[in-house]
Amino acid sequence: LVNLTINGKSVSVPKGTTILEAAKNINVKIPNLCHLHMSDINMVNQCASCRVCMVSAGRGLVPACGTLVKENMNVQTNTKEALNARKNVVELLLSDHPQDCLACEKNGNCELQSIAADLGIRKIRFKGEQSTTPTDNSSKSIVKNHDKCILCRRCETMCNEIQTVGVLSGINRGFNTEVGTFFNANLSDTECTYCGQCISVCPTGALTEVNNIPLVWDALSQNEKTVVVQVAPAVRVAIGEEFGLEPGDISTGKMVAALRSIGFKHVFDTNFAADLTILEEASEFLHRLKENHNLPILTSCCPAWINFVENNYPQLLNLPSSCKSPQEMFGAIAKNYFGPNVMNVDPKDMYVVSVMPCVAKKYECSRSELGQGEVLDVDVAITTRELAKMIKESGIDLLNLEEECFDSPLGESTGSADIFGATGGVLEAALRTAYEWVTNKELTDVNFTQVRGLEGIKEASIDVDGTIVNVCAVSSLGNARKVMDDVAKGNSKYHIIEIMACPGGCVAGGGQPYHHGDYDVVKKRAKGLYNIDSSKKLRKSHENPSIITLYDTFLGKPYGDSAHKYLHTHYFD
Ligand code: HC1
Ligand code: SF4
Repeated sequence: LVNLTINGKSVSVPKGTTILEAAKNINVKIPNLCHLHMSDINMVNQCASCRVCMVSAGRGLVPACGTLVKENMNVQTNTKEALNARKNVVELLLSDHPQDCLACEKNGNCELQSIAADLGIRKIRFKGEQSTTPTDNSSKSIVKNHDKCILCRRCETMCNEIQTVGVLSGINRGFNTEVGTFFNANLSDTECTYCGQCISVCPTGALTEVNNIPLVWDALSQNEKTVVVQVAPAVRVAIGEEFGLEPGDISTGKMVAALRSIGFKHVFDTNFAADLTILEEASEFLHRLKENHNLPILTSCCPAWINFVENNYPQLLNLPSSCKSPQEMFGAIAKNYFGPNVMNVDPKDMYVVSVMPCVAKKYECSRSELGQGEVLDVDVAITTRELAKMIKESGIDLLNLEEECFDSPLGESTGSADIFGATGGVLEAALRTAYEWVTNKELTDVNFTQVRGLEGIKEASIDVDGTIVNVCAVSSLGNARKVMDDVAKGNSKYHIIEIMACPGGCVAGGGQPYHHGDYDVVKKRAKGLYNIDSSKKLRKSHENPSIITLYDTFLGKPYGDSAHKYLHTHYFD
């Protein structure tokens, strides 16, 4: 151990600890900006580029995030020199930063803005040259605005080390340095998966989602359209954070009331389609298992993962389930069943809005194969954050709304659907159904706890009436790459693999309220989903009465012809 003092307090920490980490151990907060350590997902961004965390140690100032502790070191975090240095650094960062905080997407959530406020900066003494790199609006999902980038490199670490996609890296030199793409290509011309994890870690407004709010207001104002909305599982345990609730608090009823108040004609649940996905995917799995063909089956609900597998494993595109994601299955059923058969509305006169924790869902719903001819299944996706903005814009007092229920029949769901939003949840839901279908016995304990939790690769072997089924749940694209490399080499023992691009699953999606690097937030959201599951009377997708009726009256049998027409898709290398 190394012994030192920080602000007069003694502390002993292992060799190799930084001053910043040592200070954290004794609850001394040192302001910092570029540094980001999320131990739950093994991400450390330690480039010491911003110099906000300057402290006095020994003979001078050092950056706390990049300086290792030494025996008998005497660290003072709040000397006049340290405070001045921090202010200078933040003023320099602001000197070439657009000063449009009031109109910035990130207003109220920007870490640069809050550090400037904490440091009491009232005047920016320096006037720097502004970047002339144009904003990249090329994709359906992500906006990259170099003007607002402070070169903290968090996005680069996320994209390269955690997601192993490698789209973002430092290019050019000196003042012209930017975090850019290969040959400065537009994001839409790169292998970006649109996972949005770079947005989740960006401290400023340099990376944000494409704002689809105006499209939704526009649709709501058109009388000739029947505008329906669906809400993804992970949204209900996170949206409350934007209104002061704790992460994981369940806001379903108030959120439904808010959506009605905004003007949606029918407020439905993606969960309904998550149950539907399980019936299709479990049927597909049992079909492949029987034929011992195209195994392991890979889940297909995460659009960033689908982009990743299409780009990186084109030789294995026989393995992802052909099931569309629940977002898309919902749109297909809303437009082709609910519209014409229940409401007497033509599919082209329906407008389906999705509220998703994800920015890749914006891209997914634009894929031309996901629809019937010209009519796409889903018209537009907004994020949890965008819904919160719409609620605020409308002046709706979310916390004081009376709780309301989803509309029927596309609003009914079982507990299996809720857990889709946490890593391992789709797998667990599929096992609940597949087990009962194979064995014809009741599954009395539906909790497959082996596949729960934040671990990036979780595995289990399940005895299904004498057949051992090996399953694996993976989150983050870096972990997906590890597992898929084994599959590609023929070394994988798994029969089913669930893959979600975001570390932790959709609860940590790139469109969720910002967690600012605190993964306890993500754990609490997942716990919220498991609480909803355990409080529901029906917890197996095949017991959803509205799904049973949908097959009886419209789809026929799972994995049958109609199901293929509306609920299945194909992939592109
Ligand atoms: Fe997800 Fe899914 S769980 S992908 O994470 O399969 O986005 O929540 O909506 O489609 O249901 C996201 C969440 C979501 C789909 C479902
Ligand atoms: Fe990389 Fe994902 Fe960001 Fe694309 S969205 S640049 S893949 S982190």
